[in-house]
Amino acid sequence: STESQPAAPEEWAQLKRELPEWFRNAPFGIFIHWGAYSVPAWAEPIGALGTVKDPREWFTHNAYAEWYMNTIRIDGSPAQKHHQEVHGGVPYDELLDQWHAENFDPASWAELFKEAGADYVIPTTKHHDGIGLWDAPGTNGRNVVHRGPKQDLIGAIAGAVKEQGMHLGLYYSGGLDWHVRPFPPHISSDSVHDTDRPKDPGYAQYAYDHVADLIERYRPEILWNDIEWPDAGKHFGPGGLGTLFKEFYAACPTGVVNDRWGSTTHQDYGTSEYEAHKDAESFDAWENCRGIGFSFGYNQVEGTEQSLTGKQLARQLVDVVSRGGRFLLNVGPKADGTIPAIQRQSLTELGAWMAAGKQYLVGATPLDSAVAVPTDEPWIRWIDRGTEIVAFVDSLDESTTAIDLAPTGVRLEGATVEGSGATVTYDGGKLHVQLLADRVGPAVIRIPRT
Ligand code: FUL
Repeated sequence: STESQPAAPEEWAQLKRELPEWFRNAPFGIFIHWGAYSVPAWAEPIGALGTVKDPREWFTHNAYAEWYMNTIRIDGSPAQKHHQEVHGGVPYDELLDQWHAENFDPASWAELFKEAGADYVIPTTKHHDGIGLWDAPGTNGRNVVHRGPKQDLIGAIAGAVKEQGMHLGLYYSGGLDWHVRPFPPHISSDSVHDTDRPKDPGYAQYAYDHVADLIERYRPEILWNDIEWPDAGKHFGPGGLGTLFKEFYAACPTGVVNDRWGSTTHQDYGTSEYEAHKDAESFDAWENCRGIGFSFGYNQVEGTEQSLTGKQLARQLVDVVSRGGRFLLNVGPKADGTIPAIQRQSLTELGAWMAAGKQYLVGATPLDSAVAVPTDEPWIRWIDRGTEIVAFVDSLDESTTAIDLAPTGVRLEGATVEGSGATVTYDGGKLHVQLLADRVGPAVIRIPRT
């Protein structure tokens, strides 16, 4: 199709492909949101995305710290007041110059993520504030190589991730760039997804050049675009999204792209976010993302009350995988490059469960509900591994420790427990599971088919 005309459905259909083997067997990824917004690191922890129903309320009190540049522009918002009082109301870009990343140690990040059981890692290369975390072409030095940290953060992260044998993905905000176009602040979803985002050919070319440069330099295996692709770039010819995808697959044959380029374009898998975009969970392959608390960027206002523990993270991961998805858990580093203690602890706790539990999630598929169904109290999730089925069993109520399981069509008397979280006995056509207090996450009960 011609430039500026969105490509036809048949053109997008040509890009359809099988999911690469590595991605099918990758239940767990780490997202990283790090930027000039990590300097103020401030947001109101009002709740999880999708649970605050009034958009105006969400945007004015945005729980996402990475949205700081937008929230401080909303007159009367508590963030605007905070910015005035604590940061003297400085222009946003001065936060970039105050960001030094002086304790950044990418090898120690990668080690922590690997120990938590991660298969892949996706840092933000340019969030909505438009600041490149690499020497992004056309940014006139408004990036971390020339200002603030004064180093190629994406290069450093990419190297450390690959060194640990994990796969690299890259997040890019194609939809919003608060630097290139002076729109009013967003206070509605329409404004974000439609009316107040840049769509013109100039910006489409700028975004194209960015992503092409990221592919060339870092060879990511996931392109994780956000919000939308600029409309003037939704064509197949030179400079168009179709060409970008073709070049990506040619350069990175084991690569996949997410579903945030525009619903009539192309994707390899769907993405839900906290309790939002749940439609995406009906794609054959999908991924749920969230922060450890209510924000992606580090929010110093949050404490343990808002944060998921390792045990809760293990349940979230198992829940998502039992429904056919994968889990992308976000880490929000501090401006100095250290990972906040609460986040580090939850990741380490999750790693203790993953050491034995992860192998049962790799390549798993949801279990037919005719065999067994999940429940929330006691907390039970099921997966199918072909020759065996696996029950993940926990209880949110400390006083419940004895739980019966009775899936059908399997060899109950052959059941075993992986690790030390529980004991299991077979009696009277049921399995009696006894949960043990020292468990580090859901108990893993393996039940053979024959
Ligand atoms: C959203 C963004 O607006 C958030 O800030 C975050 O990056 C999340 C993963 O995607 O749409």
